[in-house]
Amino acid sequence: LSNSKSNNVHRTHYSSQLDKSLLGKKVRVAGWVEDSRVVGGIIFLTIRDPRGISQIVYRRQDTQQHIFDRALKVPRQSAVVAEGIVSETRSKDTKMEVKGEDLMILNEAIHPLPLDPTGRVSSSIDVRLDARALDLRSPGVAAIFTVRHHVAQSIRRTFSENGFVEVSTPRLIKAGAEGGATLFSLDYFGNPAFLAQSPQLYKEQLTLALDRVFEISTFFRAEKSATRRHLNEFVSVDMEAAFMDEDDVMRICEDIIVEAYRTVTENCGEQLLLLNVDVKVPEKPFAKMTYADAVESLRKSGLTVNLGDDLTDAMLGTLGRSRPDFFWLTEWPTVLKPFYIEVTQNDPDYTRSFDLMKGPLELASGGMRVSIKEKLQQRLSKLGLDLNSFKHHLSAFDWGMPPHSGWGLGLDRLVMTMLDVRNIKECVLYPRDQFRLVP
Ligand code: AMO
Repeated sequence: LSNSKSNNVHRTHYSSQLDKSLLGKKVRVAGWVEDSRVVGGIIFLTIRDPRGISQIVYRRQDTQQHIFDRALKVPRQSAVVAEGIVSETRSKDTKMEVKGEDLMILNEAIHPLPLDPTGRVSSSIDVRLDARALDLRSPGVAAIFTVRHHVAQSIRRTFSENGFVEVSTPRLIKAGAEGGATLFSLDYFGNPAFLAQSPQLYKEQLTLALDRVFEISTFFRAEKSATRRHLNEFVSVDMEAAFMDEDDVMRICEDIIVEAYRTVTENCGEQLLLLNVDVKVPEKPFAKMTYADAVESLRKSGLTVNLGDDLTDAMLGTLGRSRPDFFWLTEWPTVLKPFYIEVTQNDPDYTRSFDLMKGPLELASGGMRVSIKEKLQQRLSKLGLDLNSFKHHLSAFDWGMPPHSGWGLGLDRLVMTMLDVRNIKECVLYPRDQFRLVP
């Protein structure tokens, strides 16, 4: 304890580490005052740190007067370091208690606070997002992001084990890949530029040198959607692989998802308990349904839908209700898919594409890509897109572009569905929608 350079910065133990082996030892715990009760001449301070709570007990007759007064006055949620001797406790909430000898208030919390991070008083999502840093002190909120961390770690590990290289492609771009209307524009030294909607063109180009690539990164969509599953800034898990077809990359997607679920069930027991959610590892392979079969099934349910129509939320809801687990929707009509998706051999009106669904929620989409330059030019021209603005991308197709396939998976949505959270904003630290650009 005395070796520490600055007594008021470091903790010797996290709350969860205080056990019988430390009985009689001096320790220092650091965190935030969650509760403070005074009973007779005794102050009970509950201090929360990232691993739980500890109870520090200051007795008037055993504590220096100024320390006792400090403990009496410390506002809840202040950042503190408390020092004392580990002793037995009669409390049901902690294994041990600490007989307080010192208390350093490092930053007093100014009341009234915008929200109560103990969760005793609930707040609206907007109040919570306005004070997100404080909101995250609530264990149930922090739990979502601990799970998210494990999901991302697992995804990276699975890709690495399968020979994929992690890449970072530009966010500042000159032309979009997913359709022009949904780009945020900005001024780039006097010239127009955009924020990338996806790494699509770059990840495809990279297969000609790096073979298998993945990226986990933020992308932007300038759509004024007001749903529980759309944001203007979201994190996409993208992959692209040379010499693979749509079935190969669907299998990789299943591995990524199953491993992520497994990792969370193995590492996040405490968080899942706090969130009161039962996460079950899904079984591979996931069920498959073609778009044409989906249309047929919707018609049987009494909905009016024609081949070539996009599937509305109501239709996906109907499909998802009878299929609550993961399933693939494959072979979408060419008119509904971007120019870079390859068409089927039998019928150019349909594509070698897939969406991954979990019930009614779309989690990923991808497919086999067009890898022949002339075919790609034809597709671009048919959509009325300017070939010149794709000239850099197109030239890569003259340099030995391999056949390739890939997909993009929404990380925020994956966490949302895994934890059975209703609103995507709960799973994003600082969400961006049309009404929110702060904090
Ligand atoms: P797509 O546009 O379908 O495909 O996006 C892939 C996945 O990203 C997630 N997603 C979003 N999540 C939250 N808010 C949004 N506004 C949002 N938009 C998309 C979804 C979606 O399934 N380039 C292709 C992928 C590919 O073919 O490799 C693409 O971007 O979970």
